[in-house]
Amino acid sequence: MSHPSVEKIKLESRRLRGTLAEGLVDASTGSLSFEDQRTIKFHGSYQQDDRDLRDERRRQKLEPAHQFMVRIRAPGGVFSTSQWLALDRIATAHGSHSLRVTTRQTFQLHGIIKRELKAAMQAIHASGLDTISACGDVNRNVLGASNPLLSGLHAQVHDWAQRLSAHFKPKSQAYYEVWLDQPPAETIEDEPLYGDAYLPRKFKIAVAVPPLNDVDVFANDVGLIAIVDERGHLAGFNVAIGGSMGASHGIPSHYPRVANVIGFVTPDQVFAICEAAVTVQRDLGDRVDRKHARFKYTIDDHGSAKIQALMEERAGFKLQPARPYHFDHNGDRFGWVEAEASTGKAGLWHLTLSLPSGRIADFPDGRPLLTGMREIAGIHKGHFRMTCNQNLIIAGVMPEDRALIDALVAQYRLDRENKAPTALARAAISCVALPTCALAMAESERYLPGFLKQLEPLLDKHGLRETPILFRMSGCPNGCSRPYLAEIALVGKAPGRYNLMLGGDHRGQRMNTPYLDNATEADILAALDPLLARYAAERQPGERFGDFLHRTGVVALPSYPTHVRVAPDEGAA
Ligand code: SRM
Ligand code: SF4
Repeated sequence: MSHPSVEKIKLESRRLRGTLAEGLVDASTGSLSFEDQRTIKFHGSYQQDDRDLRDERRRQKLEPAHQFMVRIRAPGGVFSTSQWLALDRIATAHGSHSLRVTTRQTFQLHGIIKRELKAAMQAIHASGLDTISACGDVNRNVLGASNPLLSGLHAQVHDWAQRLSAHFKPKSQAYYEVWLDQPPAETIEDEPLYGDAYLPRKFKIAVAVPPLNDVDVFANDVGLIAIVDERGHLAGFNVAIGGSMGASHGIPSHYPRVANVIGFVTPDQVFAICEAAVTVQRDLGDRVDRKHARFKYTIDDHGSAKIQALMEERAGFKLQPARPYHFDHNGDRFGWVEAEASTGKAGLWHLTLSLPSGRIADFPDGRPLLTGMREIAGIHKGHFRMTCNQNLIIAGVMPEDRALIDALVAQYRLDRENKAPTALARAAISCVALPTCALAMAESERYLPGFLKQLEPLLDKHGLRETPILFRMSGCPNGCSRPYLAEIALVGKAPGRYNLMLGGDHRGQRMNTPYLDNATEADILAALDPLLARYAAERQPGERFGDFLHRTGVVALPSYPTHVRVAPDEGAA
């Protein structure tokens, strides 16, 4: 049976209502219709099935073990303690007893079956959160630099993620009708920004505050880089367009790309320029081939100059030349940090904990992370912030409360990753992959600890235990852990097989290069051993692994069919 296209489904969905209300109460199946499975994404949920159980259920002639993943909209990644406790309760009552911090600084809950989904969504709403547009062909969760206590500028800029997220929320009331029993709208809403068919594809915006690129700003369709004036106040933002990681094995025309910086806007111009980017993509983006539908392809097909001219025309002003900026790194700083005086919050502390691929669960090996965080949320007087590297900040801690937090962190082994034996392991991230991700070709989250254990002796042998090297793993080429920006990356190809990518930088500005294809763990370790040995012996002071590989000619820039493989530094477009 041939299915309707996603474009047709969107157009006929009556502004994202589809037949969700009916499908949710159909007790004859744990699944939704094909069409509703597309529509529900706009409500922040994916229908999945437990892939570990697929074969067995097929043998037993049962339908797959259908379940739903729910993703929270949390611009800037901020959660109150009561929201934390609510999400914990929802995951425990309706889901898989775990919370998963994502690479876009929010939470996913997994394993919610259809008949529990509405109750879960209602509980999420009751906690003051929602899941609107967390997935689907719309603007997604807007990223904001995680740590507002780092500088006054962080605090000023943080607000922007929330404002942009609110601005780009669809006008459809479908969410409130389907999940919260709001009476049906008498007339169907206008979507002045998105139009009848919404966007051709997902759209992502991030706001970065140099020198820290913890949001990986160049992996976004629109990246905003905060620029300060001489008094340290926000002068505006450099605008970067066309970043996105998605690729396909064996299809050269489907490639990852870093965003290119096209100019500077003042704060009062931000909404207009972002709207212009969104509507240009809405009107020019490919609505036939979804693999070719992201903004990056629109830019590369039409040319960056034409897209910029169109954006300027729609925004009603010309971009100013990009201003100088510099990123130091794109990772998180673990441990306790005191708020900078310029934030006006001096005296408050925050603690960054490294999480295992962002997973917060009571692990059977004696790490009760979910219980531990519940205890902390019960006594903590500040709030929590998620990072785009799948980590967690216990934020706004009074000095006198630090000891209690430390004691709970130690008691529940929440600091195990902070104490990981190598710097590489502490900062490593991996996507979810199996068993829930329908697109996974290989393990990722479940394989990361095992791989790191194998890598540890090599790092040890070459004296690189404490040398930061950016490592990322994905279970398929879609790149949810942004692997193409890592110094070392594994990209899943088949069970137990990965492409080894080398030579990204530690600032999220340079794409890495394919090094080994379809490799086993043994192949990968054998390839890394001599490279790490050379790096240990020949590196220049302070030189990072990815930079070393380029300087010594081990890798060159990748040959993707785009000129944008390195994001500009210092504002040099
Ligand atoms: Fe992703 C699809 C998980 C961040 C690129 N991503 C998926 C799906 C929904 C699989 C699916 O379509 O059936 C995965 C659900 C797995 C599961 O079981 O939970 C999934 N993506 C994730 C998360 C949870 C990874 C993680 O381990 O943290 C991240 C959730 C982010 C969020 O909270 O919104 C996640 N995904 C990303 C990122 C990173 C980012 O945005 O900074 C990327 C690369 C940037 C980009 O958009 O290009 C990313 N995900 C994709 C793609 C490729 C898109 C493309 O244009 O080619 C897909 C596949 C698709 O859309 O067809 C995808
Ligand atoms: Fe799934 Fe692939 Fe994304 Fe990993 S990178 S979560 S395997 S879509």
